Amino acid sequence: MAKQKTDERLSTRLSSDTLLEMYWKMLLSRRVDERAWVLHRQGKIPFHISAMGHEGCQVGAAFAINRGVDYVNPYYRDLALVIALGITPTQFMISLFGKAGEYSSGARQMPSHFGFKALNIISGSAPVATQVPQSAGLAFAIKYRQQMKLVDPNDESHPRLALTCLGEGSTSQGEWHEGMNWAGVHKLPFICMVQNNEYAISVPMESQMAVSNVADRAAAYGVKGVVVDGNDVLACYEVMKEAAERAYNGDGATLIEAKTYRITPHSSDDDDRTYRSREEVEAWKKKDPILRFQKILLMENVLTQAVIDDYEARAKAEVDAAQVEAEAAPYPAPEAALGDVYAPAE
Ligand SMILES: Cc1ncc(C[n+]2csc(CCOP(=O)(O)OP(=O)(O)O)c2C)c(N)n1
Ligand SMILES: [Mg+2]
Repeated sequence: MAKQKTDERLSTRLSSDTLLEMYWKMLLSRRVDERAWVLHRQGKIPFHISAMGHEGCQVGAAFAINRGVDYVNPYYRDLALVIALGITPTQFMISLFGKAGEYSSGARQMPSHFGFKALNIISGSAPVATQVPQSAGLAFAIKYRQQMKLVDPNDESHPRLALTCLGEGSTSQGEWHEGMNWAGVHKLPFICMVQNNEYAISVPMESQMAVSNVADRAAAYGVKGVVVDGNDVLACYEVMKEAAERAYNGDGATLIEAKTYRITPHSSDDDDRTYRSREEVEAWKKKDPILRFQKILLMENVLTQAVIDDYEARAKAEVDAAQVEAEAAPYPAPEAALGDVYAPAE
């Protein structure tokens, strides 16, 4: 049976510096995200897909693993996750504008199909859930290398787990089941975080599955299943940390279901007024993960109004600078489309 976790600040083991860094990453992601919507409505960029509302589970997840070293196979909604891993606003803006030097695919892919070799963020393709067996395969490779004594399992300079994310709707895809089964059979150092925002574009969760928790399916794969409040960054950090320890200690895979909500339409091309009420969206905006975290940090004197104002000014300056740089950057030369994506051919 999946276990419900609640927000308990004191149960985490985080320093003020770390808490502030988490807050900063959530805020920075939100401000970049908001700017992307403006740029889309101004006709400057062709497409955007948002992480707004999901920042709690994404940043909580990022901070619980060995950031930049452990493998991460993200999905298109993981802007806050990749920003927490080290993607900069400028890098993201370059991809929104499809400019030369774009980090994921040389501007060939749609934006938000994140990949960044230096941070061990593995690029995926557009069919949803295909990243799950790929990520389980990476976890298998980690375990195999450790068993063959090619890598010391305690060496933190190597990936020691693979984390992947997807939405609840995408768990209807066969690839998800195949990946989860593989992770269970081989007891892999693997974490799958399902970000359950109740909709797959316009399709509500009830039309997608006959169970109320995706994580209840964990038992069928022989992995640990956990349900967590996805708008509570600290609760998400805590369950992710436990899952990471499980992976590092050779105790197998975890399926985490983070219950959350996207407060924007599915993408810049979606009109969510056709399938959900304004009242529902407004009610979820009151549970905004950033405001909720801000309130806790103010209460605990980790954050002050002066720091909030300073962070806001810094975030605006970073986003402004990123936009200026991306707008001024050149497009890739047309013939670059014929070249290789990741490395020159031998
Ligand atoms: C195999 C496949 N089918 C359909 C699509 C089109 N598509 C892209 S995102 C999406 C919705 C996925 O919803 P969910 O998994 O709940 O994630 P969310 O966008 O809500 O975070 C669909 C149907 C796709 N990319 N791949
Ligand atoms: Mg969804």
